[in-house]
Amino acid sequence: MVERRTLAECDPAIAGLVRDETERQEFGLEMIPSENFVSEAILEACGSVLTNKYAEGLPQKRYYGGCECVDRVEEIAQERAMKLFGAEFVNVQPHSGATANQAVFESYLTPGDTIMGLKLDHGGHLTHGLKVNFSGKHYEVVAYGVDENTHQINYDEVRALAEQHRPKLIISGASAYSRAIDFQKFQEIAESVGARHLADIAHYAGLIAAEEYPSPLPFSDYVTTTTHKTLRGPRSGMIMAKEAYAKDINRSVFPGLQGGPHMHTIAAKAVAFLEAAQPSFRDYAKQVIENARALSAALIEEGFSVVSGGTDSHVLLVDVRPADITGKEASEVLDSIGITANMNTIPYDPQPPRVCSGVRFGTPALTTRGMKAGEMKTVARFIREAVDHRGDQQKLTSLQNDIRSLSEQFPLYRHRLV
Ligand code: DSN
Repeated sequence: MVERRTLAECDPAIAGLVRDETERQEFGLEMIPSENFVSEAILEACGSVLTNKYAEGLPQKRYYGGCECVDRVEEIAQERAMKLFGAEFVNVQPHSGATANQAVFESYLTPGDTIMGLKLDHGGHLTHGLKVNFSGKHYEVVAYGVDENTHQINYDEVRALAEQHRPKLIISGASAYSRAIDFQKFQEIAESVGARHLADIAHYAGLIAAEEYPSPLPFSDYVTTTTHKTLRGPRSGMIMAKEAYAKDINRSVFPGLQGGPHMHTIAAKAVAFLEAAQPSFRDYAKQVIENARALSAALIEEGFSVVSGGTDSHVLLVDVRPADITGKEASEVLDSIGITANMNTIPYDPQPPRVCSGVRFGTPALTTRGMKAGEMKTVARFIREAVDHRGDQQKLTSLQNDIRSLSEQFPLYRHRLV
């Protein structure tokens, strides 16, 4: 018989940790730009009995019986994703953004082929060609950077590198790049050298769905994304592509890389696509960007320097050197008072990656709680005060209390704590 006790009755250790994490999320300020808070409906889908089902293959073409319900779930997820982004084709099975990128690589490239991507320490991603990642181990990597003065992508440099090295794949997209990316230009450069273009929109997907950030669809060869950042869905990934590449992508995901798809997560992705198609989500995305701009302006007013001078998205990269502190020290002191962010290299960083001169902040999670520009000003002040009083425990405790009071005004999952 199936175990019917609650999690708390059955496993108090894990239940206690889930409760502690709920409390941490509820009473702190989540400012990691790749994190967000999903709806109760998405949590319900993630925790549903769909986790029990094997469904290797694609809808109506499975290797297991009993797939009639999950077939419809996956079809609905596909239909909603294609409509939301204007895609010709989608595969909603990748378990993560990294897997989605790997599946694209394997569908088209041969080990030893040349790829181009943004350098990790200029805002790129591990899977865009880092030496210790599959993308850097199996492929020749030509990395482009951002301009030393503007800290923005220099498309002339991208074009020159592409002409010189003739890559097979050019990757656009980033993890710590706040400005609008000209995806059309990337596609044009790729086509001009006979390469294909992969736009990795993991960070920007929700803003793109809301038409608040440039879209690489429908003209890009491949578009990959995670679903849990600005898109505010469950932790997962997906691939969109031109219809001509559909068969190769499908085979690359399964049986190439993955076995059974996680049907409970696919159901939750379907719910997220439905939520992102609502007018209220457009308002949300607009507010995310307004808040990021307000935070950026307020941090500059507090004496910090913001890489590239501002932001066009949900993320900003702050150079903390004017406060005489490293990125590592700044993120640690912020963590100690309940502001969660991450240290990050800034372009041309004089510090090594484990120390860094920057901190990366984002507004998707705070905006989900209902915070607006006024709160961003308050948060910028907390950040400055924490950094300035990093040795003063009394002041840090008082800031921690202020942060708890602010978060209490914007309830999240509090009902789950009682
Ligand atoms: N780790 C993600 C981020 O924080 O941006 C990227 O995969």
